[in-house]
Amino acid sequence: MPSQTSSKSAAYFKRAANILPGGVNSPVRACKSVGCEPVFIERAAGSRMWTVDGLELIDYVMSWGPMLLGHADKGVRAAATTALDNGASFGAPCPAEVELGELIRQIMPGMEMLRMVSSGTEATMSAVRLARGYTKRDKVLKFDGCYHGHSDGFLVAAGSGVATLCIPGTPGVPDPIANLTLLAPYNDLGAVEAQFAAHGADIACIIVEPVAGNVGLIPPAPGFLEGLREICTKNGALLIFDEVITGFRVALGGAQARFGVTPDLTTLGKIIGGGFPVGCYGGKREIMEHIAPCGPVYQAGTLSGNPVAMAAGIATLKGLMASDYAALEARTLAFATEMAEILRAKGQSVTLNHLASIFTIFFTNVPVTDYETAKTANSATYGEFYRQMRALGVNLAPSGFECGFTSFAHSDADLKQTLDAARKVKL
Ligand code: KE4
Repeated sequence: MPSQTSSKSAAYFKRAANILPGGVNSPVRACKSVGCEPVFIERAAGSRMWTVDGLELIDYVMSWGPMLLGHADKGVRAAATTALDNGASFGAPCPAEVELGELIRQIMPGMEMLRMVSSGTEATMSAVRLARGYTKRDKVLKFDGCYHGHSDGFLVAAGSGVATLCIPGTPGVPDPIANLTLLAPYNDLGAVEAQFAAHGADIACIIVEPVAGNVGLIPPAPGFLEGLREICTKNGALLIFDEVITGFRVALGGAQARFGVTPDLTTLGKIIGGGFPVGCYGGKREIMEHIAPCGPVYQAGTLSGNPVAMAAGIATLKGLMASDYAALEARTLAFATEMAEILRAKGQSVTLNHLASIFTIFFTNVPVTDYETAKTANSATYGEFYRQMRALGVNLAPSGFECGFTSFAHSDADLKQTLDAARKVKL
């Protein structure tokens, strides 16, 4: 394998750094926290990717979650290609956006009405604007370490790339806006109750990742989601489930199906585009009818409901409706459990968090239940693990504050090859 400095990836990264801030179009891809340069990907198929230097990688980032069927899924490719043959964008209604919307509602009945957008950030920022317009309140409660995209108010104590890069505060976000965001530790209903005791009449909504995925994976404690539901109902605030990661992944119907808690609004992204730029927000019809042109809360987008992305989303959801979630969950748990044991046998402290087809290896000896405990993980060890695994042909998330994702394309041979690589790592 070419050395890092002489490789085509290194040459691309040098060029990229001259045109793109940090050489990337999204910060976490820069691999800064894991102490190396990113590799540039030429192509991907199934569970694997190939770099511009010909390095083959078993992929556990899967584009940060969207590729649950695997990269370059045959059905998704066919649907997107056919749609593209008929034009890339109309800026006018098209049948596919109705079909995808109806399919989402069929799978997630709590989304009685919905609006397509082009990213998860657009979905969450629009849902919060709607919650503010509907309740006529301004404050929003989010959880330390949760990440809901890069809209101003969400960058307070955010996870994902903000946590990865240890960005303090919210440069560029005016204090009056940042101050409208209230915080509580994840899984801490007492702290949420305290915020409502102090600000209840001003809180428009709680926005929560029903399974936290941007501080690594943190499942909800028993009763946490049910408690948020009760608190919102009692105080007249809306409950927003940010299911950009969990939607169609932790169960076909998402976290709301898996945990039996129905939010007022749900935000989606990632999987519903099958790799194309799509987001969506939706929920109770009575609330959604406040969105223009029905109601006064404005939100718009040139490429919203894009026919190619809609076609890819329809093909993706239809593929998932025919997939065996229970089997993938069992295989992922067995794989992640063995990975943790391999690392413990090397003398490492490891906490494994797993749910469905998502896992995170935390190099710490404490249970990881919130942002504070996630921060006890040894990031230097994770960086060493990441670098050695990539050299051994395994692509893990380039941050300890992200998740590992399997897919329906990951074979038993892929998982075994990955565990064999982990056995070779020296920590
Ligand atoms: P996008 O705007 O990146 O499509 O979605 C924002 C978003 C919203 N909500 C949740 C729960 C999310 O996880 C995300 C985006 N996730 C990150 C990685 N965990 C995207 C990767 C990146 O920023 O490059």
